[in-house]
Amino acid sequence: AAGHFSWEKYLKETGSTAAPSSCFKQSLTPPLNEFKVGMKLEAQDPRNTTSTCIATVVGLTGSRLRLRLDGSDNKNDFWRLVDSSEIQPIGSCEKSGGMLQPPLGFRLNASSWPMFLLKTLNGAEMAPSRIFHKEPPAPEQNSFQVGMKLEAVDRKNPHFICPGTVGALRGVEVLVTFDGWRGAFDYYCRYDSRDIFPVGWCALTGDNLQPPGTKAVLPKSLGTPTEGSVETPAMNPTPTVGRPPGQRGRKPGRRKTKITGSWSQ
Ligand code: MLZ
Repeated sequence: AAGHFSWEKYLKETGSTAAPSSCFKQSLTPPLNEFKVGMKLEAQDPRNTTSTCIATVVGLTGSRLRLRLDGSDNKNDFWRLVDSSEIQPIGSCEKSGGMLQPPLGFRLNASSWPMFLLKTLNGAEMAPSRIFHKEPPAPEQNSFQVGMKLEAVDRKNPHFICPGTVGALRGVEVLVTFDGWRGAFDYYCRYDSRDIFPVGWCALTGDNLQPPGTKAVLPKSLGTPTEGSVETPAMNPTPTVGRPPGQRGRKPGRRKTKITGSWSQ
């Protein structure tokens, strides 16, 4: 169960609204995930986006794949939607006149790449092209508004999708803030990022939507809270603003207070 978090109750309690699905570059019905662990495919190297590499599916979550580049270590896994334009069937690179590249940080000597490639593909289960989906079109413009709720990938813990709020707008960019986490996980992304989803996405894909954190966010007028200050259930829809640079990136501690709200523990 998804922590028993209920968007319906939460939106009511926080007096907030969900960003309309027309704001997102996501398909209205999440794409079916027919991949299997062990299947191989081609993927852009996230650390060197001009490289196309061989990747293996090492996990599945909702409409996303957990991928590991062949010849890389297990510390650099990344997640992609099955309708991502950054993944394709094996053979696509060659067809378009490209060459498969070793991943950044290839664990062997560069000279052993051709042989490594032969061996890694020999007898491999290649993901069939019919299970890849076409990337949905991007909305024409940034239609998000500050305060709108959404579901977003926690980029520091990319296996998590969490409830969030649009904290600010900056041209084509949106500030994604995570409810109940005081800004430590905030990031700016383009409005057409594949890491943000409409409210209800996880319920449709079967992903485990994380419940909001329990760190209170104080209104601007009360100044910036310091670590260990007032903690109340994070029902305040106002996103965290103006935290001092020293506090950036610090992980909040574990939940200390028993709370009642729209989710149970
Ligand atoms: N292990 C981490 C998870 C935080 C996830 C926050 N997502 C917005 C912690 O408890 O700090």
